[in-house]
Amino acid sequence: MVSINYNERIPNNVDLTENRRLQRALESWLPNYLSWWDELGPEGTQGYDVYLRTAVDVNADGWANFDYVKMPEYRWGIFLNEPVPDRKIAFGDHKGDPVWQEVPGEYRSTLRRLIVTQGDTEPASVEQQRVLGQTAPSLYDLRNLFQINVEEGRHLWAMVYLLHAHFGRDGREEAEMMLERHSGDPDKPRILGAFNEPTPDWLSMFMFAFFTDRDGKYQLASLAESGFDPLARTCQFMLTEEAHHMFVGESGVMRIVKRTCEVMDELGTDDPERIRQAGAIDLPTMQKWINFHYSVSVDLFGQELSTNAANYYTQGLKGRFHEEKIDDDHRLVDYTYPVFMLQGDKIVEEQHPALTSVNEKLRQDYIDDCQRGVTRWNKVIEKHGHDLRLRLPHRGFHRAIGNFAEVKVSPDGKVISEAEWTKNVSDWLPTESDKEFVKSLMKPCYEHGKIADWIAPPTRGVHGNPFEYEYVKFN
Ligand code: BYC
Repeated sequence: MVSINYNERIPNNVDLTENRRLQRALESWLPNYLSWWDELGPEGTQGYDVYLRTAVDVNADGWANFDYVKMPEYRWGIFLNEPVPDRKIAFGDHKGDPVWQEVPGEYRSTLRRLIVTQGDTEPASVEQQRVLGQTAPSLYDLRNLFQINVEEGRHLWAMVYLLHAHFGRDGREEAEMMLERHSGDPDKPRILGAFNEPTPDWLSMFMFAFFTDRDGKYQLASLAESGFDPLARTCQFMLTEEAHHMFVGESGVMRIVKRTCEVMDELGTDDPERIRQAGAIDLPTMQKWINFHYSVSVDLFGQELSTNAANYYTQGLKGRFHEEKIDDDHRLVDYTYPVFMLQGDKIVEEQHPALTSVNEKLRQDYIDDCQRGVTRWNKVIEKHGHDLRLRLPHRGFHRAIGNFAEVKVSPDGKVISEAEWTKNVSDWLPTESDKEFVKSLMKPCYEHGKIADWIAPPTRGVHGNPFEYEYVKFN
């Protein structure tokens, strides 16, 4: 058997060569990972040469190397940001103590659970996007999809590294399980709801990258505050890659909005039927996609009042977004936070202990960030002189987790009856016929410099190359 030099296969800054035990663990996991990629990664793409960014180091020179790569040969590396000397825990009961380089025994199972939940989302998203390579609107978009896919794969490696390096046999078992649960599998689904939803078309893809990857940003940023330093440092590095995924989402939706506005201008109408007949996606349809992807992503922040979240915080395992920039005592014992609660058939804001409201605070940060993106999309519509505005539905709309899971809430935030919901839901969420329509537009457009009719080209290409560049070679 030809032996593989795993140190070369796995670029890393964790001294893999010095740690034989860890190296062996990763050696035995890698072939399983590659079979998973083959079976559930981007379909039918094994031979493609893709112009990809690969991280070979964490410094400015190393983390963005561009070259043509066949995806199964992508060098999935293990990178942690450099340690901050004398870093101290910034919050909770251990505030001011030195950060932990090893897992504290009493927090072992909690930390493992957090790492597993985070890790599980990464391969899930690759599975969800598996078939999109067959219908990309341009080579540029196809390349961006694959970039996201390989980086989500690397993010799985990041979590699997932590499990292997710090959680012994349990960690190895959890690493195997990451490849056994599958998105949408009725018997072994992925852990969190949004990661079991299909991403069947490119409108969904861009919405997912905008809304669901943005949950990733906020969750990773909270874990980047962790007192468990290896987790903090790995999440800090993941965030640098995550930024591109959100760019793909925001600019993707923006380009669809732009194209739709151009078509509305050309036709002199905003009649959705006529826009559709002209092969573009009308704004009310986009609104339904926003309503869906936003609401399933808002669920990812967990219950509004959560003792789990309070414990993660008190124990110094998971902080708040930009913890150290917040002006309070970072223990939160005497603080309150406004939380939206259900009182009969009314939604009211109540003050609750800040500790149990940590999920809700993170959700609020996320909502504010989403709103900024939606405002930028609306600027395009405004510039074209059209009246319609896209908007985020109320946070209680279409929820499956938390205070609003048991009731029906309209996009404008009214608690409504089942009958009223049933009467209106087809105006609020994508219907089968909406999905069929969007699907009908999904035709691959792989000629250099060409783009599908329903989306505008990007303003710039990748890494200084023009939009016309041959980002993917099919061989
Ligand atoms: N679906 O006390 P609660 C990303 C469960 S995305 C299903 O609120 P907690 C990415 C919960 O497990 C970022 N179940 O829970 C994006 C708990 O179960 P038990 C992923 C859910 O722990 C795009 C029960 O309900 N990272 O990186 O405070 C592409 C009670 O709830 C859900 C993380 O999520 C749900 N949505 O909050 C690629 C960070 N929500 O104990 C990648 C790690 C809650 O009753 N995870 N439950 O059995 C966490 O911090 C927390 O687990 C959560 C949940 C914030 C998700």
